[in-house]
Amino acid sequence: MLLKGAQLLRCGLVSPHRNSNFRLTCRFLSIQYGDAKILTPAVKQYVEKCVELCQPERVHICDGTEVESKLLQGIMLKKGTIIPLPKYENCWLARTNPADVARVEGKTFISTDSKEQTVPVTEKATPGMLGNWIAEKDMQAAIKERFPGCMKGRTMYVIPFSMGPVGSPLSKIGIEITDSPYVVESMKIMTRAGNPVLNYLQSGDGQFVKCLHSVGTPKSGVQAMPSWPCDPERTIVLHKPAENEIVSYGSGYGGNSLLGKKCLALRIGSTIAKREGWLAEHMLILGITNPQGKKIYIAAAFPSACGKTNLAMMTPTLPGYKVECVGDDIAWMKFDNKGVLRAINPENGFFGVAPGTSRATNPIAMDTIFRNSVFTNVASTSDGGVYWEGMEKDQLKGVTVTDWLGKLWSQESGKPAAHPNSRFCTPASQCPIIDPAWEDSEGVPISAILFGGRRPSGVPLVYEARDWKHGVFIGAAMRSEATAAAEFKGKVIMHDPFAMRPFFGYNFGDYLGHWLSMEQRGQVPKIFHVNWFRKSSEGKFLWPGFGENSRVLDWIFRRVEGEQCFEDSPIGRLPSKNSLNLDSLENIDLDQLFDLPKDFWEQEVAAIERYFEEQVGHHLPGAVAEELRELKARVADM
Ligand code: GTP
Ligand code: SPV
Ligand code: MN
Repeated sequence: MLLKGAQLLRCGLVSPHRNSNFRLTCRFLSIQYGDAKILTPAVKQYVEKCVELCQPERVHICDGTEVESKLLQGIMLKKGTIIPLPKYENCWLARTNPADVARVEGKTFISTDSKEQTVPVTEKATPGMLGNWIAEKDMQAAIKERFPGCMKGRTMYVIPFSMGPVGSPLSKIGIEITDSPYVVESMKIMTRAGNPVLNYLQSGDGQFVKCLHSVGTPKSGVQAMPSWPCDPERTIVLHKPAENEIVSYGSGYGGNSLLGKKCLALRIGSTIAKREGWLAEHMLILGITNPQGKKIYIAAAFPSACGKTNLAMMTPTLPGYKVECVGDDIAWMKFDNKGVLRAINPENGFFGVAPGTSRATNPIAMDTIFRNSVFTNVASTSDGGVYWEGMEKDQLKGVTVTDWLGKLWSQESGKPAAHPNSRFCTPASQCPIIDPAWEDSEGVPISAILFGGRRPSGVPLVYEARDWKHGVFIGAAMRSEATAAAEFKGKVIMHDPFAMRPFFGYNFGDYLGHWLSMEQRGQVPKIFHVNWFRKSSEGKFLWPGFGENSRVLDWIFRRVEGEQCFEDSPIGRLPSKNSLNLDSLENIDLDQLFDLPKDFWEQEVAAIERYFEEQVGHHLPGAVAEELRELKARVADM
């Protein structure tokens, strides 16, 4: 409900014990929108603290309604933050500052009492690649250097949100404070946000994760691009697990600013999961039904921009198979009291990579994203539509294209029209194959876990772990080609254990120990490794991917059912001869797809060995070290 004129609540958040300093900064503060009365005392206190620090002009408490969305869209239109896309229904395009286009791993920190709680501390003085620790005093100094008065002249939005269905025992509540209406509208898609959450907080235990976000104000006070304020030079993303607290400054983009996603659901989430005995993972969840009508659920961890959304929404080419989507990025998994591992998708929308999405590769996404969606850094067409690399070229007939930077674009320019990390943000409920159980509060039972990445050479299409310990080792040893989802340049192969390198909330050695301990908690799923990205010597993908990946899921399904369709290899179990269904698929070079070159695997083992030694050191669990020794011995015998 919009409060106007006399209804404006001057200083509506002042409580009796405020100091005079607060009164001063708060004198002109009004609740411009929303109902302060339904905030719990703890939320009120948190909001007050943030008001005192950031000194916004006014406060808007988000109710999550359509009326509110219209209001914020109007504000963003006026500022040029978004433009409408009249070709579609209720769709918008945002162009960011070109300096603010992806997650900032190097500027992401976790604060714990000791460094070892956050990252492995090893004798090798190589830079740590498993997260960044920050001391409490340095975190406070970073906040003090950036936040005081950072929202001057702006509206502070208070977003109550739930990760997972509101009220589910597996869900967690967050309160995000932000000065970005783009963040509000995106959070309303990506999470369950608004009054139902506040009402639930009143009735439940009242616990919430504190999430403070500001797009920031550069020291000079001058915004290079007023339609997308940010402060790239001082961007920082901070987490304090002991306080369930997140503080993010300087970026409005994705995982840096939609704090429910990577910050809460993965970094803070993994620390809560460790404490409470469950798993918070960078995984899609899909349901797959075989031609006999039997259905299982699979979770899969691939690094950013390595195919989770595509697999989660795939259209199987194998006749008789059906895939349904539970989630495309994050899984929270917990054993139930019968020892079954159950997963929920804590999100409510998809923040998916746009380039490469087309009717040919992901028709389900194409049927999902052209209503009620926000696009970021894609190109626009003169008929009010969008365009990106990989989209069908017929989109371009008779229109001019404006690239993600706002410049007129031509195919001949040799430059991409859309930024490689451009994204769609769209409600999950619009997905035509959303799983009927996607909002079940007890979660769906997981029968298999897949790890995978972009491996242009040496790594076969699919292999299976011999047992749980071996599977945990495979997750720990994961490597993948860098993508545009983070700040890394070039196609270097990086270690990305469990696809979690940028998202661990605590020491990776302890994380491995936690994974190993799952075997004692219930029936653990089978673990597999997949690679859709192996290339021929001419640099062409050896595997068609996308819907054809159903052939690999079919083999995995049969392995889950206990079919003996495998043969052992030094690295794990491979499909036995003719067990991968390749019916009516031509020109597949199985020999190249499954080749295990001895020299490649010797180098791979050496790289893993070096990585464990330098990055994990004495934190590496003995069971994982043992798996590496065994792999090394098997590879030596190849
Ligand atoms: P995040 O949202 O960053 O976590 O990424 P994601 O893991 O969900 O990746 P996504 O499914 O969006 O895929 C990223 C890119 O990989 C897109 O350009 C896809 O077209 C491409 N891709 C996905 N699956 C396949 C595949 O099976 N084969 C090939 N060749 N490319 C694929
Ligand atoms: C990823 O990078 O894994 C994403 C996009 O899913 S972001 O939300 O920006 O982290
Ligand atoms: Mn992701």
